[in-house]
Amino acid sequence: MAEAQAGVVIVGAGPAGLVLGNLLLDRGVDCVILERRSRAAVEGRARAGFLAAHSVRVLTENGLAAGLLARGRTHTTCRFRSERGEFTLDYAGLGRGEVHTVYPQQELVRDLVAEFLRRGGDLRFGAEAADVTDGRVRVRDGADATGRYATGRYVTGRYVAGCDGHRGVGRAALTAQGVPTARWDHGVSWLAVLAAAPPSMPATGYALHERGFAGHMARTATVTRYYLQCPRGTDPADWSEDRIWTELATRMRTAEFGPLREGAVLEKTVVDLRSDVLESPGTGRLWLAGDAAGLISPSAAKGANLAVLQAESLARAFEAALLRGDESGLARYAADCLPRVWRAHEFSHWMSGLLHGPADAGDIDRDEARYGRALQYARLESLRTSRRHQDFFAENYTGV
Ligand code: FAS
Repeated sequence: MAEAQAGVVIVGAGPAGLVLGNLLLDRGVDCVILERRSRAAVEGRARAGFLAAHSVRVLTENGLAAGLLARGRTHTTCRFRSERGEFTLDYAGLGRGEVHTVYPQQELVRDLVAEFLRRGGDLRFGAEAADVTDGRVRVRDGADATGRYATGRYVTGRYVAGCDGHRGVGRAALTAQGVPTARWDHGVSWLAVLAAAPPSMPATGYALHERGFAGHMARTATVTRYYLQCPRGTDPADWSEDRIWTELATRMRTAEFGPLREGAVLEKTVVDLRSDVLESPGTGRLWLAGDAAGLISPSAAKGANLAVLQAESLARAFEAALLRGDESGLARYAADCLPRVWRAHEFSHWMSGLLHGPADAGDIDRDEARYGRALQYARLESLRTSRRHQDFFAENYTGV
């Protein structure tokens, strides 16, 4: 059985795996990326769009930001709408004065793939990892059209980086070793819509409504991301274009604040809002980054940003271990990342409470629903009126 070797075997070509791979090549560390899907599929998947200042810094410092600096859009404001009116927060002037750069994840992934290959990287599309044991990754038989894995094959590394998402083999292997997971189910879901429609407001809009949350995320000049809170188990097929635009108009209160610019729905998926964190993101020869190490609800747009943060920390640790025989960086990886990961989860939880309020979390009795709704509006009101709350919001909204 053929066996390929590398310093680091990276499973998954999402933001975590690709940032890690590019940083390792730049540091002279030999690595290979195994990705189960095709290049077109990986470069076509629309997800994140909000990059925090820290992520932009890491990408810029490592020569990975040409695309986002050229085509990214700076966001400095967000708007809140409810039955009590509308207000806009200009967060560039709050907190640490940081802003967001909006650059669709699929475009970032396209840039990172191209740069990894330009740096001479070995990226194998259609190579699905079946399992990982002690630095050996078994690639599923006949995994790709080249026939390279016709009879099954192992790819071995001094280390394996599981960057294959929250249902990946990396996480499965680590939890099988008894690593506990802290988990939270927010009890709500979002219909995530991508529309071929120009933005209807300059940046981000959050609408609180008794029918549920609605969100407007400007992505590009011609594409806008919308979210509609929906019950668990919702089938996107039950949401026609008409129904989507009608519900958005209701929750965004267009009768009061003006119409939304409509367009064809390019994509609609349902995301269940769940969060979890592995209490140790790695041990021995297996280390995780990105959603594999912990899933965060998209309430505060942190997922891809945590992936960049962890990839940067892991790249430094692998470089020290492989080039200088110093494993102290790997030993410190959890301590380096977990406090920031948990801070992002804390804010994401706060944001979920602001947007949804507990009243929507299933069938609780009327008094509790009334209480929950009042808490939600108290939080919104303190955000509208308290400079300290606005600074807290801005610092956590833009930071990781
Ligand atoms: P990814 O899931 O992106 O990549 C993992 C890769 O591993 C995939 O390409 C997969 O094909 C591959 N893989 C899986 N199993 C494999 C196997 N066995 N063998 C080989 N390859 C395998 N985050 C933000 O920061 N801001 C946002 O605005 C935001 N919006 C979001 C909107 C939506 C609708 C969703 C669903 C998520 C959003 N997120 C956002 C979070 C999102 O961006 C993720 O956190 C991010 O994709 C995580 O990156 P990775 O950890 O690299 O995982």
